[in-house]
Amino acid sequence: MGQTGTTIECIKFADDCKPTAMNPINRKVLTLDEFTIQQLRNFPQATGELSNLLRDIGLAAKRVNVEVNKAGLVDILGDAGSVNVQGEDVKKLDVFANNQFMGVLRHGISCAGIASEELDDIAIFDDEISNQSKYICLFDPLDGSGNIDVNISIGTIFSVYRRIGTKGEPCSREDFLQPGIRQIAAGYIIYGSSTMMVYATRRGANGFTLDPSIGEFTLSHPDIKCPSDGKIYSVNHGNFFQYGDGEKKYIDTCQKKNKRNGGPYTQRYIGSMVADLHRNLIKGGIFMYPGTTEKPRGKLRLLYECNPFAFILEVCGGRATDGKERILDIIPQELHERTPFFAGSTLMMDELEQCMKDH
Ligand code: P6P
Repeated sequence: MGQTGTTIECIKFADDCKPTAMNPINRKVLTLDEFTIQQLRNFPQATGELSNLLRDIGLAAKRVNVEVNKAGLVDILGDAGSVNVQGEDVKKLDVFANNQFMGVLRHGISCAGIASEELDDIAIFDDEISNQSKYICLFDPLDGSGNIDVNISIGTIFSVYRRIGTKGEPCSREDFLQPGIRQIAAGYIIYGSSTMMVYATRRGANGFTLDPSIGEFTLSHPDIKCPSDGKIYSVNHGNFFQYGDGEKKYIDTCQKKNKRNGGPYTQRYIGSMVADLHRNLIKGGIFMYPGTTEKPRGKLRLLYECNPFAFILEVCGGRATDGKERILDIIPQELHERTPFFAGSTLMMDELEQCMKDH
């Protein structure tokens, strides 16, 4: 079972360094760039590469946001004709999003290569500047893209690691197959009623909402914490009879009076991982994508869906397991491997783990 109590200990801010939405530079709010530069000023030993990387991701996200917002208006919907490594029809927006993130990072100074749900294998940038970069990134460039046509929130998920290969050499597959605990940063962009970028490092997690009037992500959710308890559970009930007895027992518990916090819980599941997990992160709750009899490893990808969210949840005080062990401790074997995924508020995760232990 998941090592209860094991979670990432955030490095504490000195009081005058704690991020706040109110910015001392007589401005209303900090933009993403100002925030990352403020972080740089607070930690002089930093090289600025991570700040550059996050700014690059923010830029690509703004370009993707424009297309997502008009997806219903132009013929950008519909299948691009190709089929991705997952065997799913690729929609044009998936391809566009992948190219935006890969493009800004390839031409930036902070990333040596990427892995992506949309790429069969890793993309090694292999040029003199990129080979000097400290970091590599993994992306699900547009998760939940099946929801594009019906205007449901979708998202980008990203994960950042320090390379373990030799600086100056091209990155390699081993750089991408590190356990999630070695992530330097992880985050997501949710293209919803507003567009928001959330990213976590070991210094905490912060949310930035896109202000269209200035075209900048602005700090709107400083120092995000996941409530230790909640009343929202998110799971695809359609697979109920394919779940294990422990999962069935827990789902049954969610629908009954609960001496701990009243219960029954509310079921919320829109089939878009970024939207479901963002809601549960902010409000408290639990998200489950268990293995089934048909798909024992479940559907979600370890490297670029589960690891980033597990990192974010743990930084925010939550937990994430595969039902047996901590997601961040899993040693990946291949780029696109799947894992059962349970993540959310610690008290709800405790309940789930007890049900799975008992059954
Ligand atoms: P199901 C979207 O396709 C996705 O990868 C995640 O965003 C989402 O949580 C999950 O699949 C939904 O899968 O099988 O419940 O439709």
